[in-house]
Amino acid sequence: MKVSTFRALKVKSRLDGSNPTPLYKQLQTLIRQAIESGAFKVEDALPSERDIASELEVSRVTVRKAVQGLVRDGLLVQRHGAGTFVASRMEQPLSKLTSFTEDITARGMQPSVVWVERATGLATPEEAMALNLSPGVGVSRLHRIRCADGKALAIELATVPQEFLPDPLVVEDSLYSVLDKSGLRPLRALQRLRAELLQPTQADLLGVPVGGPTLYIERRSFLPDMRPIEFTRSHYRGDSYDFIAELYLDSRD
Ligand code: 16G
Repeated sequence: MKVSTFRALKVKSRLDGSNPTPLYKQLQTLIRQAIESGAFKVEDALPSERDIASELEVSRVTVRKAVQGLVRDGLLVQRHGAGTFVASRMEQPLSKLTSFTEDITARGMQPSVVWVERATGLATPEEAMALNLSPGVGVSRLHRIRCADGKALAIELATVPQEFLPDPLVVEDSLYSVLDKSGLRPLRALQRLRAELLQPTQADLLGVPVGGPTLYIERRSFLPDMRPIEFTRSHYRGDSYDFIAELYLDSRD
């Protein structure tokens, strides 16, 4: 990334000295937005503190404070002797019901899928329980490796009742876009997260060492009429993802 990228994004004219928010915080927000919108890409090197300061006509202290905050939040990483880079960890809000394809595209990266299996079968007791089905009802299963810019980030096993997805082969990239086209986009979901250690087959699929950390996530999604439509079990690479949740004080008490 060059200082001209800051110019293209009109960062200088968006900094407002008369705003009560300190300049370094404003700059932080603008850099954060540029990362989230994909204008600053993963592994892009930030120009030097001096170059940014002179381009934006702010002090080097302002730039340093902005950068330090983003390093603390995990959006930027500093490598000794090499500079500051856009971090490759992903931040995903836990409160938005988005698809993997949407999350990765929103970060300016290219999502892709490596299929492990796409098949129909009979619901296992666990699937039947999660999807509120009678045991033995037909389901479609999508087992795949989810990648961003070619890097494997997660292994996912999605189970959808065959009633809603009779043929799993129609899903080529995005499950949610297929469901969307049939008017079956989930409206609400429940997620359960826990830390696990990668088993040999999982580590192999993700191309990381056996026994490394993984974030296991189960998502049960529901249609507007509350019928469960999806039960997905995912293993995310522990070194690549941050799931973030925004919390509010419950004002109803
Ligand atoms: C996300 C969901 C997963 C869903 C998938 C659909 C989590 C933990 N999981 O990976 O439940 O099936 O998106 O993505 O967020 P797609 O439309 O790109 O196939």
